[in-house]
Amino acid sequence: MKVAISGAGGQLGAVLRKELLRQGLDLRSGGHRLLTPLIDNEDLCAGDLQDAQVVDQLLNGVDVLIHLAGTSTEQALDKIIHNNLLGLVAVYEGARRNGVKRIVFASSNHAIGMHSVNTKLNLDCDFRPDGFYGLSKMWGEGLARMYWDKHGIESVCIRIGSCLPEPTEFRHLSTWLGHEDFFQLIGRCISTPEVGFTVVWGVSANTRSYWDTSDPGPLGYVPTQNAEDYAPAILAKANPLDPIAQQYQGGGFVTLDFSRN
Ligand code: 15L
Repeated sequence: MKVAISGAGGQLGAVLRKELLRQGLDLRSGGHRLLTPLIDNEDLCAGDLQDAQVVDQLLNGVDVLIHLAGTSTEQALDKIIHNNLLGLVAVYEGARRNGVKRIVFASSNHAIGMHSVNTKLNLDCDFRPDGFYGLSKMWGEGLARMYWDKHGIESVCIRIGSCLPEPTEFRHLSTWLGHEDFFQLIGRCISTPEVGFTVVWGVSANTRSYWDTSDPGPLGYVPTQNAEDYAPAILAKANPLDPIAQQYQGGGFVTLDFSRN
């Protein structure tokens, strides 16, 4: 089993690359710029994923791609279209060319960020993106669905919450994805024999979670970390979000360019 990570130089990519190497996986790590090897003869590649040759270098001989590359915050629309819409098509087309069986797509809670913090969501909830970034993740989930239906390329779309070593603010009591749970979830995305098209919440077992993880689903994902363990320290501090951001699951992304009365 050969696994590749795109965006291995990013915040999540760096953490995951280190862990998968520690586990001894046969891993190829791709970044925009060439990464410094962490082990002898590490399999590395670099370049812009809009370039088909770069995509082929990343995906040649690969069974599963963990696709973390792309824009991960709210940005100008043209940048999001380039990196998250066109970039994702380039990757899925590369998967077709190279016979990649499965893509694990880093979707985001911002695809559903306009839901109220008072609503507990199931995976079949409406998309309610909180900006162009969230909209690009909704589009990405649609693209993943299409490539399974039309081309038989499997996908797991992980709607990632706040993947951090520790929760640090009030919203994270609901959205935190601890690294141990993140590694467990990625392990299941790689090793589950058949996933077809699957969507999963990328969140820990937080007491105050916005998202229902009671069904382990096809991956058998049962998170074990809980942000509530950090609640005393977090509740002793002021909530950094403005009053509107506090009402929506997407938090601070919601109030960027918000003009509703
Ligand atoms: C995301 O999708 C972002 O990539 C990350 O930077 C965080 O903002 C996270 O969501 C979150 O909602 O906390």
